[in-house]
Amino acid sequence: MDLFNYFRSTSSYRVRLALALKQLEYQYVPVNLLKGEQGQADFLALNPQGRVPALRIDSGELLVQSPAIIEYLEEVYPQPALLPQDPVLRARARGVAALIGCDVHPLHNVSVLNQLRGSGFNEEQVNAWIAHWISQGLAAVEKLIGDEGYCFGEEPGLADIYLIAQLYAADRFNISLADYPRIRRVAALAEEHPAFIQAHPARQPDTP
Ligand SMILES: N[C@@H](CCC(=O)N[C@@H](CS)C(=O)NCC(=O)O)C(=O)O
Repeated sequence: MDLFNYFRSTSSYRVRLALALKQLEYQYVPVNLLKGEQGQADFLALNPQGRVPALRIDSGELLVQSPAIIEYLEEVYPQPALLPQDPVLRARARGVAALIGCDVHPLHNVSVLNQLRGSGFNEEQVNAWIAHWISQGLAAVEKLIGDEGYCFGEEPGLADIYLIAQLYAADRFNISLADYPRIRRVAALAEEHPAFIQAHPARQPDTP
């Protein structure tokens, strides 16, 4: 498999985490978002949306959108499972993933921030915008996850993938986690986990 991604892209990081947790091998294909490579013709021919991640599977077909890619991986490589067995816990895990993936991350994506800048926001206003949406999302996640272990159990899964990737963005934008002890607990566990260590943005082929 070939993973088109960028070291510090939140949604790329999610897919790297799913691949690492399932111990799947892949070729890392960097797409430099700061240089605008996502908008170049060769990449647009693969993914017309011009975004990462995209996963080319062994048949040569290209999959886009991190939730769809992670779901594909879960279906084709079911072990270790990323979702709990219990249907209620599964729904809770998917709920946290959707909260982050639909309601937080899209609001600080590169193209959204550039649109704000183009509409007259200065950098201070852009940073306040980012901090507002990330903090609001994390405050809700703090109340939705469990009191021990990872978000929903002893093993990391879908919700942890979304949360840990989002925390990298939170750190980049200097968002304090002081009010979120459960989230800090999950982050501390992930820091020691080989899959999370492997997939971290600090350790990728295109990391400066
Ligand atoms: N919903 C998509 C989001 C993909 C996305 O927004 N990717 C960002 C990087 S995290 C990107 O490629 N941005 C490039 C741009 O906005 O030009 C997913 O989960 O895969």
